[in-house]
Amino acid sequence: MTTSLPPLQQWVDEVTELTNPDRIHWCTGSEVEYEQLIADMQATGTLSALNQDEYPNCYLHLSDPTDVARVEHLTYVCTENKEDAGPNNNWMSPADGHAKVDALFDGAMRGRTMYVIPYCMGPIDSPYSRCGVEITDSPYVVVNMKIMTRMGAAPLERIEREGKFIKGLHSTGDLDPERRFIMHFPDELSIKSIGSGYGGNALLGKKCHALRIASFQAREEGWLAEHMLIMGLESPDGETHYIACAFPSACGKTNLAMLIPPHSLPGWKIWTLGDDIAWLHLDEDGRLRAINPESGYFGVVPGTNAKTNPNAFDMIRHDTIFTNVARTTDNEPWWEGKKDGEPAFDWQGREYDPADGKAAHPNSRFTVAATNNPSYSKLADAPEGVPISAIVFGGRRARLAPLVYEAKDWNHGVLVGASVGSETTAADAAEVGVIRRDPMAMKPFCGYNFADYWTHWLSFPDRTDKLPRIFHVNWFRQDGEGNFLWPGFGENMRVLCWIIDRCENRIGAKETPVGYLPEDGDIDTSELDISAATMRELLSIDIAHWKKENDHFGEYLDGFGARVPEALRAEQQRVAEELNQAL
Ligand code: OXD
Ligand code: MN
Repeated sequence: MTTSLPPLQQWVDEVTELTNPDRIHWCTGSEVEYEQLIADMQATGTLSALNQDEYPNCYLHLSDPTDVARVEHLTYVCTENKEDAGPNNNWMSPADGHAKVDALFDGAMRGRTMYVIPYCMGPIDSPYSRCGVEITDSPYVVVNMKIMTRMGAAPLERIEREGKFIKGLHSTGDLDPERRFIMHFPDELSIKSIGSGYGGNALLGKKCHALRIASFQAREEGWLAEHMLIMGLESPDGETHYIACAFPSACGKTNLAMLIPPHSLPGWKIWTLGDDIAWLHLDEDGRLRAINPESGYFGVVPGTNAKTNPNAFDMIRHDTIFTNVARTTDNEPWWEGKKDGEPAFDWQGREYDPADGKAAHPNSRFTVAATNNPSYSKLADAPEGVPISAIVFGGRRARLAPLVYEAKDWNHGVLVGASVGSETTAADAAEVGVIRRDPMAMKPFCGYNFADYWTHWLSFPDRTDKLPRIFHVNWFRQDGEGNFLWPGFGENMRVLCWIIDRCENRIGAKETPVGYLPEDGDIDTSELDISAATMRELLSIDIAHWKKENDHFGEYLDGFGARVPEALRAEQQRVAEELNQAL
């Protein structure tokens, strides 16, 4: 196979010349191709079959132990002007960026097959979708892209028709962390990634295209590319509201996106559209509509069990690629928090010895088609997407943020989103309780200067008066002894019901300097073992603590200098004044 599109053919020829592969394979996206690649990888030891009776069509890949996560310090945005990348990104000039990685790509595919993967982010016939082509020397990337994107012949046909595509060049190189770079060239709509086979660094449709490059395009074209799950909440009388939620990585987006409502809320159903990325566009009526550009989940495995995420636990029982989990003696996948079985071999393939650390890598992953999810929403494939009633931000805050609150208006909501942060835990930092600022949960993913990004968010009320309401949730509030106050997981549905009631103007709220909070008793706690005092604590705000937080955020904004939009400063100062008055 080749292509009728000259610029694509020319680029493939240039890459062939540079990287020197032994063979070129244009991916069709067929099942036969997938099965052949799975068989080839088993033959070379890249993949091994798991227990096929218990886990049909499930396979295990073990990464190089130095290549198990995204590498933010090796991820660059290459723009002519450093200010355009902003303090939120590592920067290199495009000339330096190309020179640095092209030297590493030189001959990198010798002895290997080069795969050309045409893909479409979003429903194949949606005007909101965007296509790309990833060239890679990793068959593991190809099979993962088959699950995570619409890939192969149909996207190639769309690319040839439209003549437009994002160029993504990837090679695992020699997996040496010293020769690992993830480079983005937003002005050229291209990506070059070398030295890593890990999902976020290597499946270029995901973070590189659908967030970093897409966020840049979205600003130019007037839409938003966000690190958000999308879910539908169907009420007992059959009305469905869609919400989009942005939480930093590892704050439970996948669990929330497919939660099962508690028995005490009979008749409610959840429909999952996406667990990681949302592309949001204003439609002709001025409503914000969302599509999920992905078609699968690349989720964290540890902690997944029948209680925390029953839908995910079911969906990864078949047709799943596991990466860096442990195995039992029966060759079943095993991970910490599975609550079933014992590990026999760890994520490095060694006989399990607790002295070597965890059996499954804490960032071990499942790759699975969205259609495997029992709560899959067919509208995930709808070209027009779904209308969004609420945008929900969240972070991991032990003390500060209440269980839920609502922003006063869109501009205040932009401040709420921009101030998203999570406190570091003992597991990931020497200093516990430090705030890691993660505006809109996009710190690792915004492809341009955050100050310009906030300006873009603030431009939406000029274009429509039908914007969704904005909320903030915190599932992680703790008492003085460090115990979580809120049960989380399926019970989070109770908070989502309050959010829907607010969107429908069915319920009042308490006005405070930080936003609107639920009145006592307005969050349904029936059949939940939680005292009225605990609920009050969960919904309390400490004005002095908020004042410190607001000041801290003001200092953070200073780091972005004169580009910070005036309206965001004004919001921060307005809240500061209200807090001062309340003190
Ligand atoms: C992430 C992910 O790191 O989704 O955010 O993998
Ligand atoms: Mn993510």
